[in-house]
Amino acid sequence: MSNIISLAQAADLITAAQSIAVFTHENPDGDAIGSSTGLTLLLREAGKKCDLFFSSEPPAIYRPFTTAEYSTSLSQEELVSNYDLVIQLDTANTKRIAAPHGVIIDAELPLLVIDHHVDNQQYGRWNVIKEKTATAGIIAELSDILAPGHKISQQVATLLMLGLVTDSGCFRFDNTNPEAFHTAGKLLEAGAAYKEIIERIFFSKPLNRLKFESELLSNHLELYCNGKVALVKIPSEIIAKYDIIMADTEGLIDVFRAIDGVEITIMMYYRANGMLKISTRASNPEHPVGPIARALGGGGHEMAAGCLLPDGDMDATAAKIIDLIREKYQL
Ligand SMILES: [Mn+2]
Repeated sequence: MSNIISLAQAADLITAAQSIAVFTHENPDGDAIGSSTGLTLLLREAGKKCDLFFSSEPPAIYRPFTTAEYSTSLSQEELVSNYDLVIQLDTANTKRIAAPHGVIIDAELPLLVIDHHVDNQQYGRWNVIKEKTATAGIIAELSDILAPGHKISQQVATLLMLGLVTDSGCFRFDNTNPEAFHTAGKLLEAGAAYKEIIERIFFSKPLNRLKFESELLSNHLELYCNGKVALVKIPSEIIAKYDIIMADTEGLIDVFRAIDGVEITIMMYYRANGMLKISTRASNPEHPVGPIARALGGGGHEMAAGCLLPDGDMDATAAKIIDLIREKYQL
């Protein structure tokens, strides 16, 4: 049973809570790190006891932004007895929840889900689902409700800006809207370190990453449907050759998405644990990738979606995706 509540009701739950635990999704991206770390600091600044948990150390690229103390270990007993509110951020379904090993997060707990994915499965005891550019944008709005008129701190502003900037691809993706700019403006006024975010996440890449991209473009890019579909199957050897940590490759798929004429981009690779990771992007709203990802058992947004297959074969899955696209969109 889903239980949708308003952000104001969520604010009441937070206000009433004595001790709060915050979680986000696996393979955390800028919005996961920004919204979870931002909310944690925001609540600590307001005098709340609030603890932040990741399942493992966050990706190196985001380490400069993990400015709130966090932990990667926790037991179910500790979670149940130490916290009267559990907040899960930016996570559309239970499969994507990243909690320390052995911890199960579900509606048995006083679980508040806050997310901007329209396909969120509303698995919390309470669910706030708002279609915004980033979950960080919802946290910015929450901050206004929790403390009307209170100016957000510089540190929190930077974290929420990180979420907004990364989930919108520097305000280039389809989810960029007036509200995103409005929120960004308010965060800038609060002193968000915008330049540092842009410099670290978008303008700076290690040389090995650039060589990796170059090799993928030269040898592993396949084009289908008259150049409208770009498919990149990344061999594990290439990942190893360039010493790439895939969790640190924010925006890699956009390299291929930028190719003139490409409307759908698909990138695939095997995670270290053998799972097949598939990321998809659409640049034409008439040919969204959300339905494609869902057909494979994944999800996400309409223009940016993905899935993780426990024992997927890369070649066979790629062929299936191309067939799906041809069938669905007559490309
Ligand atoms: Mn997000």
